Amino acid sequence: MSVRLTVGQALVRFLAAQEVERDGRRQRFFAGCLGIFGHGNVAGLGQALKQHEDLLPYVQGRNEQAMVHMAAGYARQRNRLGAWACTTSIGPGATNMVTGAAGATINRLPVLLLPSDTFATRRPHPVLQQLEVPHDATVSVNDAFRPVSRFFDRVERPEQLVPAALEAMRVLTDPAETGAVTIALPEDVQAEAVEVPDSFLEPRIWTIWRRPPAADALGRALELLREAKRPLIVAGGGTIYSEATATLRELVDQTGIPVAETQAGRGSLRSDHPLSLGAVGATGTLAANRLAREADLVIGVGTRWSDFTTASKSAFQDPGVRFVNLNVSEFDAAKHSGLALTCDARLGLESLREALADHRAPEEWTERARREAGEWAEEVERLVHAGNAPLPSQAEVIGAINDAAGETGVVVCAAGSAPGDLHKLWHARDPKGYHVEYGYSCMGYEIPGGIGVKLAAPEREVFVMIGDGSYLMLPGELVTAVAENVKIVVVLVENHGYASIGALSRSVGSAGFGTHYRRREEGIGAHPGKPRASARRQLLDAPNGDAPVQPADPLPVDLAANAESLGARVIRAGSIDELRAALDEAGSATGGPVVVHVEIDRYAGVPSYEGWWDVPVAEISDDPAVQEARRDYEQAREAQRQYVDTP
Ligand SMILES: Cc1ncc(C[n+]2csc(CCOP(=O)(O)OP(=O)(O)O)c2C)c(N)n1
Ligand SMILES: [Mg+2]
Repeated sequence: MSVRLTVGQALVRFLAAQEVERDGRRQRFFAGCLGIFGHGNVAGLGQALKQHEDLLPYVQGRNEQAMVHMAAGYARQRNRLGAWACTTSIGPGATNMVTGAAGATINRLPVLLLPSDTFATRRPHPVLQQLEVPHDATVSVNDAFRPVSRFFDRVERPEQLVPAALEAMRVLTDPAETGAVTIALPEDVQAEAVEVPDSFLEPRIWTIWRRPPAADALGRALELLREAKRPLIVAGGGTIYSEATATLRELVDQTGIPVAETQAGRGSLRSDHPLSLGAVGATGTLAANRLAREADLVIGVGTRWSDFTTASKSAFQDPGVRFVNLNVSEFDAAKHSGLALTCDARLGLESLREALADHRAPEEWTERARREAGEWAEEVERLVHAGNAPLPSQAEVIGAINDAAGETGVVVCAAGSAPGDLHKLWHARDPKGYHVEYGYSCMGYEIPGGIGVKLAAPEREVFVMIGDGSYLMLPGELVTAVAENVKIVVVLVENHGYASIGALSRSVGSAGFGTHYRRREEGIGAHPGKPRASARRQLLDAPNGDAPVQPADPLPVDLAANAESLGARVIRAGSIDELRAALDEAGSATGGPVVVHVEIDRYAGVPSYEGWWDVPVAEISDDPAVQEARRDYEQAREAQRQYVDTP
């Protein structure tokens, strides 16, 4: 039997009927559809969404990039077992999603993107917002989605909807392949009729089977583990997505192997576990980085080994260090010439735990880890209660949010100096309480990402930590939070500009060039066409060699007032005590978003704890500061390893 519907109607009904199942637990896959309408989708998909709002809830976004961040935040909080579709018009509405798509794919999070496309018939071409490529009539702006999508299709005939939709679901629900999936929908095709089989519209269950490790690979991994003198686990996001954290803790308790965590893996082991070393790598803790340096066997669990995790391949210094990688994705499992245990993280860890019932890591190593972890916990206490004056430090703000979040609150962040500080300082109590998007580290993710988290976990309090720079990128979704009654607490951290990049710039000898929000008397608009004599002075954060100072003339910009004007409730906190009180007040508030505005000391940063990040310094410059930075850089680079040797 079949039924005649428009392509838009068939797609909406198909999406509403998709379910996922893991470990016998079944749930609906699509929570709904986010969208912004234009001529490309208002009549096709728009009509279908209106007709079927009871089947697939529709949420209006304010910026298409932000819609994808919302969807990604949701998917991450749901351990990739839930998703949103995003519909846009053609042209700018569609390409606005490209950045969000890249973020979702890099973070391996399922999002379904439905950008509209120009007419398949090409009858009225060129239409408003159409890119014309004289030598290739098949190109549209949507081809920009290809490199950032894990699956791409363009439904140019109505019949293509069925295979496109099924392929999309296969990729979205496969933990090894998932990411952004794009189905470009020409505006005419969306509204055209198609005959689809009834079964296409019926509930369909996508079972996520847990893949066990291959027996011989497991055997080799066990040999390596038994021989290891200084084993270290590095837990990545896959540990959390596969719900392997309880198994991880059992393995650690049984074997005494310490655990360090990547950004996405933060919270895999509670911070107060005696063998939790916390963050590793460029933004790592002293405890994790010291043990990483000496480890002879590193067991990566669900990590893609980004440069922040490996301190740009300088973190693991033992000459004979080898890697065992537990990962659902072959691609990640093979990294660092590691022994690939291509498997589900939980099954892999369970297999190791069962086989290692009689095995413990050398006690000396375990004891060393306990001691370092204890000392690090003291350092965290010192930083989060520093009493910086007159303005508080970011570390103190993190401490206050951490206390307000309690056992179940979630902190959401993405870019700036906060992710590194959070990675080091956050006291993780729950695997779903730490949500820092550091795969793409996309400024602007924070507010929409936080909305997605709240939609996925309405029972949790969501604290979005956002810098002034990131805030300015995508504040508009506050309006969505107001419109949809989504209660998030946004902690807006004002430090007058791009403090993180300012510090990075100073470290490469460039004095914070172009990173400060400060009024420029010689601004580009003051004397059009004339070169600026004092431009150099105006653009610097702090002249090389000078101690940086708080800005004497910050811009007359009031971001708290901006948030208020978007409909958010705003609390201005002038000190850490006021911030703590504000977070209490915000916590008990109901309804839409609450923004807590706090100014911090731009220069009271958290130092690096033997971490390093490869950021190339100019090889040629007259500036002694740059020359010195280049010398330091060349020296630091000597610690870089290639990890070519196989286990
Ligand atoms: C979309 C985007 N553009 C540029 C960057 C590079 N970048 C990383 S952090 C940063 C500054 C962030 O400023 P703010 O949010 O105020 O945080 P702060 O550095 O002051 O802590 C920039 C420009 C980025 N990560 N994302
Ligand atoms: Mg800032």
